[in-house]
Amino acid sequence: MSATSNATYLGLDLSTQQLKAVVVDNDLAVLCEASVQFDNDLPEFRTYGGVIQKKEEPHVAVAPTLMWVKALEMILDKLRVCGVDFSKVAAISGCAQQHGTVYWGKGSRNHLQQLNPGKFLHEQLVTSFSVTSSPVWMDSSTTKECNILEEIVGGPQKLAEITGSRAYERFSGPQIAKIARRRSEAYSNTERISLISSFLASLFIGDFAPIDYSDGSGMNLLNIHTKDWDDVLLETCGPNLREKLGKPVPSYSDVGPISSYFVERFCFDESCRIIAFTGDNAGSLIGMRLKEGDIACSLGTSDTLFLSLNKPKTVLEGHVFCNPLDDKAYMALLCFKNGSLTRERIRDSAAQGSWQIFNELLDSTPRGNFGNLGLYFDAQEILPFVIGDHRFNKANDKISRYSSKEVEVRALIEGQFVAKRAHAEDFGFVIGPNTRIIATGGASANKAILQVLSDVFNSPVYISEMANSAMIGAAYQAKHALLRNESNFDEITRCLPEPALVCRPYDDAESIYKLMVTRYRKIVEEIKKKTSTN
Ligand code: ADP
Ligand code: XUL
Repeated sequence: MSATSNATYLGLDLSTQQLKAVVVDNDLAVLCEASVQFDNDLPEFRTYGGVIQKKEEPHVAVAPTLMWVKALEMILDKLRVCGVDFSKVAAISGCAQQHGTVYWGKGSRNHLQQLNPGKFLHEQLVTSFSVTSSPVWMDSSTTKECNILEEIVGGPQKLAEITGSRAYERFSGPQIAKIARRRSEAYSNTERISLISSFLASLFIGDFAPIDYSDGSGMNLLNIHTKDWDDVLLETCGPNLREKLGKPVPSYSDVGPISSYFVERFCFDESCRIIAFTGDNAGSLIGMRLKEGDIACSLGTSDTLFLSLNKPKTVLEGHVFCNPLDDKAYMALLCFKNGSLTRERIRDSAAQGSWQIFNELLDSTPRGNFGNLGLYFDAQEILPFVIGDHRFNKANDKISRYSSKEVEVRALIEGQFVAKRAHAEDFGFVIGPNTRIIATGGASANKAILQVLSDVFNSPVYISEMANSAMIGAAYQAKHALLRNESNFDEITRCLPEPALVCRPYDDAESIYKLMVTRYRKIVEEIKKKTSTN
């Protein structure tokens, strides 16, 4: 099926907690959606929130690679049951949680090229991975490798100049370096290293799929200006790494036809093309169709803020990635690890596990929360590099708990958004009278939470028709990449509705939250000082 008016497009998002898929028609209208929840639908892998973290190694976070393979088979079955005619799919693209790495063992390319359509994928790939648990973005166990990487190029500033980010524990370069150093045998038995995005694309083409520039920017290995791997960084992370990574490609690249495995097993047409898969934040940027001045706020497992950039800039906190739609452009990203799972913890302890009660509590407290300010980091946070619960009262005394559930709930939500605004300002995001915040991700369904976002940023908040912007972005990218010689992205997506306004800030919001942002900065400095002297 080529790009005719009957054509459909398939988009996937392999996120932290689930695999999601959507099929859209030629006008980009949604025909069918499906999801596979890792914890509930694949309980045999024993993940919690899609990952495995052990008490004795709290900084290590992995996910079983084979679980993702099984999830792909399940989701295609779900789509088929929902009535999707795979023979009409003209192109497939996808995205995935960023930074995680997949280690294909020696001989695995052969396995991929000779998949037997009579058998399950996971049966055939069970021995294909030299490292069976993939490190994921929640891992923060590579501080040592980060220090080495920064030192080798002359410091964090220099690394940020080359790769768009100083060294971050979850980035793929430090993660690969850890495996090369601590599990050298597994490393040398590795034929290819994929990002989670290119791993999923590899399953579809039945061969190793290339890493795209945008997701490749989250590795601390790619020179974001030349769009090639940096040899010094490669050599520092592991032997023969250039060969193991393959050549990176533009994010809109056609990486090949669908494998005959899917043609025979699921009745895809053999002309169906696979478009490079990318990172979930890049996928969201595509799905949200941001305009100049817009700031995207994704409230998923991680919370992220991002926007398009015409030119790269060098920052020590936050990231600059290649833009997935335009090779000359970039995107800025700030990532906060303690997003939805921390909100769920406080919902469970303060609101009996109900979002409705959580929202009632949130709405029953005033903006500014009587001077209380709380910061809650269940896992080692990225921005700021802090862990634990930190509750402060009006007098700025650190206290162990708040007197009411209402105050606790508001402290959490205000603290999360005040932190976002402080770090966004530090990065240089312009938050002005024309700013629109476009919200996405699971928690963007929650209007009470979005009202606090609107107040803290003193800007109106909008939502797109689809809360799963990464998944839908992948479907848009599939069509865009297939037709890009005939029409540009704006022309292809012009048929879609504009984001809808959900909240406006209250008049007193700016005076309250400007002060709170200043107070947040001081508190974080104090916490960091105390942790470094303990
Ligand atoms: P990811 O893509 O990272 O897997 P999603 O963007 O799908 O995550 O978001 C999943 C999260 O959305 C869940 O962990 C849940 O806490 C959150 N969520 C869903 N509904 C609500 C709601 N009404 N209010 C707040 N959070 C919600
Ligand atoms: C971005 C990041 C997370 C993951 C998971 O740098 O680490 O947002 O992409 O969604």
